[in-house]
Amino acid sequence: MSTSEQANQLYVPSDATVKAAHVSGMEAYRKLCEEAEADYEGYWARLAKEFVTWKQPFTKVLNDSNAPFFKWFEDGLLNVSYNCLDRNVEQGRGDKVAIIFESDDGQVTRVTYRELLEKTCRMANGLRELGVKKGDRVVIYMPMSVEGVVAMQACARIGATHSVVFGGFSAQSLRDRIQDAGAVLVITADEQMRGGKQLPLKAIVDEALGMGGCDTVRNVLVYRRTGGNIAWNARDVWLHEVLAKQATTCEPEWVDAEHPLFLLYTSGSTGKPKGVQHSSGGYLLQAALSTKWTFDLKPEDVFWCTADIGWVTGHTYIAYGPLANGATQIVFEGVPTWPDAGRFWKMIQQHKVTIFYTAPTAIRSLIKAAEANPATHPRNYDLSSLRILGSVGEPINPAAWEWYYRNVGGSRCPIVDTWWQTETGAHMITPLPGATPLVPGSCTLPFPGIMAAVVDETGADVPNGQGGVLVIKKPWPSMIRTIWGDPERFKKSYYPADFQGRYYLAGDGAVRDANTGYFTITGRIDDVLNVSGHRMGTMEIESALVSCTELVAEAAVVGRPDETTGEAICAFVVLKRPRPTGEEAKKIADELRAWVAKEIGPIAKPKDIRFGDNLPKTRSGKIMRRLLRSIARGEQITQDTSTLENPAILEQLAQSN
Ligand code: 6R9
Repeated sequence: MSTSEQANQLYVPSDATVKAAHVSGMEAYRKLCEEAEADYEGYWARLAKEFVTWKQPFTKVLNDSNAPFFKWFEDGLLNVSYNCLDRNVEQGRGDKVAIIFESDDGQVTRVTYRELLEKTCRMANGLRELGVKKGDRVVIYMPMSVEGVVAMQACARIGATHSVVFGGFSAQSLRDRIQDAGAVLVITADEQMRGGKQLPLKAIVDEALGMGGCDTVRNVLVYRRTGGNIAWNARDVWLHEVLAKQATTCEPEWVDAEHPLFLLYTSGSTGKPKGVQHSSGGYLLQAALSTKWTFDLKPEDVFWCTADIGWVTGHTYIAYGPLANGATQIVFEGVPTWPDAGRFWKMIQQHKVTIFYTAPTAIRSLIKAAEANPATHPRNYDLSSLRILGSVGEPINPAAWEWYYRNVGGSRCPIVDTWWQTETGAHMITPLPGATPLVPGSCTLPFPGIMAAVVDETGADVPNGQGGVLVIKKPWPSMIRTIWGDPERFKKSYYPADFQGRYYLAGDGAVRDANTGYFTITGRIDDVLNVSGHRMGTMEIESALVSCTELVAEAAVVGRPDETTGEAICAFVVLKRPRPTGEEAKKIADELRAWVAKEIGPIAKPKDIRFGDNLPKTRSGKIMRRLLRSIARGEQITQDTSTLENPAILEQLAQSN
């Protein structure tokens, strides 16, 4: 979108919204930014005292003596689960509903703060009985459930570091994560329910552990969700049997602020996923703070973040942020399109949801569904309870933004387009609903205290209106601390020598509007794809394809734009047999998709698979991915192909769709 178009499309918050907001008006926003500019550590220290209850107060704020391994509030002692649960009960919110759980088949369960605390204590005691200690890693491979959130909180309570693995990942991916984390325990369920179907979980854990290399795992703790048939091993323990014996109180383990609360694996530009390590104190501060300010959260709100707890959004904006604020939130087991694509709207109506936070890919698929079946259009539902809408995970295109604004928000609710990452722990660039005028497609301005900037390859600021790479100039409390077991990779990936190690490199490109200074994210600058808001490394998918050694000789993976999923995965494959065509090509493509689903998970299945006798390569043998990108998009190749060894291959690949 051009600058002038952007400037013409400002959506200004209503006077009433501004007046009632925690951050009330642009003046208040600027004041906070100025406070942070003037005294960076003082600003964060003030908020850390306001938002976190410390067992022992911190005296140091930021320690940058071993940059980029920054420490925040390092001599402070706290417990994250105490802050999310006990504190609410002590402050008189024991009978307030913490979680409204809706199952796949529409059954609703309400859990109060007191009950959630008791459940967490019982689970924490159970973990201790199984020998789990402070600093141990626990892998959680669970469906969306109260028990999933309780498992995370219970780990936090005893100082164990959790690593949640999304229930859609394959046995191979699960095994790699268990092994890398050195987990002592895996918490799972017999099965999960999605869209009316029973899908295995425990069987996948069995398969993962059966692959070997997970000797650290002593037990598998199994939550009975469906009662489906599962195999039983000596190491397996039923969750309900362990819980039956446990007390409903449990003394929290007080940990220092830097104690690792969780690892969360995410894709980078090389094959191996990285275990992003987060802290306790700094993370909790920004989880709590951003939930309150970005969503302008009030005690009477009903908050709903539709993410899965397997992603960072489900960590910060389900498991921690809303609970740290004593909010009432929805936890949803199912999928947006079942029993029909009106499910989200029906749930908003039924539970009187006031704040709704979802991903552009979900919106785009629901737009399509509403066009195909008008009965699922949001206009058929009473969505008048909604106050604030949010978007996360990928750029939201202006057309989807407008639809969301009009049809879901009734042209009354601000949309907070929140840019952030697994590594940042919390929102970094986002509108604040009672302050920031909105522009469709722009995540607008940095959260107060976040020093975001657009720079060139040398680290110099680029003028507004010109594209560059997105960096964060100062460390912030909820930032990644390291990559588990690989500090060198942490340094190389995020604090590269190009910027003399000074700035955090986000891996996204961005441009700031010439008039407003608003940020627009232009997409990843590395080999990471964003498909339906899920991050995937092209190298990861390539490794999965070539590991099918019977069939595949070589593979290259690129992204191309897709109307619904944002980006789609396109694989170019050279087989060990003659290039297939027609029905045979289709059959092999399906086999390869199934293979990738098995190696990584169904979310990594390539949409397009094209077969060639070879791939376009330079004379030195490097695959020319930029040419493959053009072919995947169906573009004419206008780039320079003079370094190409085998130009004829371009024609063949272009025809092979
Ligand atoms: C929270 C989350 C991070 C990557 C990030 C960027 C993309 C996320 C965005 C956005 C444009 C937004 N991204 N939010 N792009 N506008 N509002 O999604 O974390 O899974 O680690 O992905 O997602 O490319 O670098 P994660």
